[in-house]
Amino acid sequence: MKLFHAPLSPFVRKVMVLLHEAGAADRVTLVPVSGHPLDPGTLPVDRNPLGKIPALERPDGPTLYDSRVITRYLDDLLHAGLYPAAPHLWDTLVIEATGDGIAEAAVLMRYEMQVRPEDTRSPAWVEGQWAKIARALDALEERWLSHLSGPVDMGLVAVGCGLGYLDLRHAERDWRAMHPALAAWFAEFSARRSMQATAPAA
Ligand SMILES: N[C@@H](CCC(=O)N[C@@H](CS)C(=O)NCC(=O)O)C(=O)O
Repeated sequence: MKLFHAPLSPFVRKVMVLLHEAGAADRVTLVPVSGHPLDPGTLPVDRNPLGKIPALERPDGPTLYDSRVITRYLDDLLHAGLYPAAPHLWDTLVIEATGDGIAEAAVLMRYEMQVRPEDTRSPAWVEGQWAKIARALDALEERWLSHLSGPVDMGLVAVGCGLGYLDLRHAERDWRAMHPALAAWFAEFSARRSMQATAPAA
């Protein structure tokens, strides 16, 4: 299998963490690509019309894209056990969506601040994205810590990758200041071998 990959992408990292958790990192060949909405560069637009990564080329069907589709596929293929059975699954999926939402808003902030031409940037729009992240962090701190403290699943992985991306790109926002319990959870989760092996280096 070929994984279209960029080392700093939080969505690619989710896939890589799953592979490490399953002891199957050697099952994929990484294809380095780069680009953004204003210049798709080497992003695999012929495989994913949305021009986003991760995308996974597989032997038995069309290329898969969207990290959540890829992680469901690999979890099934590798019997990784990172999606529990219902009804526990619904909590896992909403936590996964929350972690992904943090990453998505954080990536959009980055594009707005770095990729958009300077005279068209909107600070208010950036703050609107940060407000989504702040509410998501509050929800994790107030509602989901007991789940996060349980067995590893893709909810935990997505939150870990989302928080890792905040540290990488938006460290000055100091998300830990208002979320001490989540920060303590993240410190422990970050020590997992799968997280260490996939940590982004700026
Ligand atoms: N919902 C997608 C989001 C993927 C995504 O936004 N990836 C970014 C890299 S972090 C990307 O490919 N951006 C290029 C673009 O938007 O043109 C997923 O979960 O895979």
